Amino acid sequence: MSIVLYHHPFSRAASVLWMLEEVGVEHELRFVDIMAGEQKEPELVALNPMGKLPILVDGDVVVTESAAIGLYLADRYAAGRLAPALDDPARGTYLRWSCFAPAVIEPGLMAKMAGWDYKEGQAGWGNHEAMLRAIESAVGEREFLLGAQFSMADIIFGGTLRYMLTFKMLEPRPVFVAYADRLSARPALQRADERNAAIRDARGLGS
Ligand SMILES: N[C@@H](CCC(=O)N[C@@H](CS)C(=O)NCC(=O)O)C(=O)O
Repeated sequence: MSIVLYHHPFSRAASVLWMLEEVGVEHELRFVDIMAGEQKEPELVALNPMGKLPILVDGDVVVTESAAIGLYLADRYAAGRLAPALDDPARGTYLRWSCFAPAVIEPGLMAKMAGWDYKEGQAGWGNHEAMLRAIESAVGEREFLLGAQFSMADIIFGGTLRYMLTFKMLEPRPVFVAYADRLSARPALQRADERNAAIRDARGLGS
C-alpha cells in the first residue's frame, strides 16, 4: 500500500482520515503516540522537521500540513470530483477558503483565546469580527463552499470550523452550526469518526 498516514485520533490527522475516506483511496494508518512524544523521534522528524502530525507519505512523496495534504489528495486522486479542474473558475473560491482556514481562522481564534496583543493591520488574521463575517459570507447562503458541490475545501475549512465549535473556541452562530451539521451528515465523515473512535478505544485513550 503506498499511502501511509502517521496518525493519532486526537490530532489533525483525524481530519486527514476524513479526507482519505472522501477520496476513497487505499491507505495504511501508523499510530504515533503524541502523548509520549513519538513525533519527536528522529525517524518522524526526518519526515516532518516540525515534529508534528499529520504526515502523509505517498510513495516517495512526503506531505505535511493538513491543508496541503487535503489539496494534494484531491488533485492527485479526486480531480474534478473533490477539486475543481485547473481551468474551472470555481478553483478561485476553492483555494481561497482552503487557505483561509490555516492562515486566518486557526491563528485568529488562537489569538483571541490566548488574549494575544497584536496589531490587526499587521497580523494576517486581522480583526476577529471581520473574520466571523467572512466565515458567514462563505457558508451562510450556500450548502457547501462551492454551492451544491462538496469539495476538499469543505473538509479543510469545515473541519477547522467543526473542531473550533466542538471545543468552544468559536461562537456558535446559527449558520456555522447549520454548516457543521451538513458536514456531519457525510457518510465519509461518519466512517472516519468511527475509525478514530475505534482506535481511541482500542488504545484506551479516553475521550
Ligand atoms: N499546521 C499543522 C499543525 C500540526 C500540529 O500542530 N499538530 C499537532 C497535533 S494536531 C501535533 O503534532 N502536536 C504535537 C507536538 O507539537 O508535539 C497542520 O495543519 O498540520
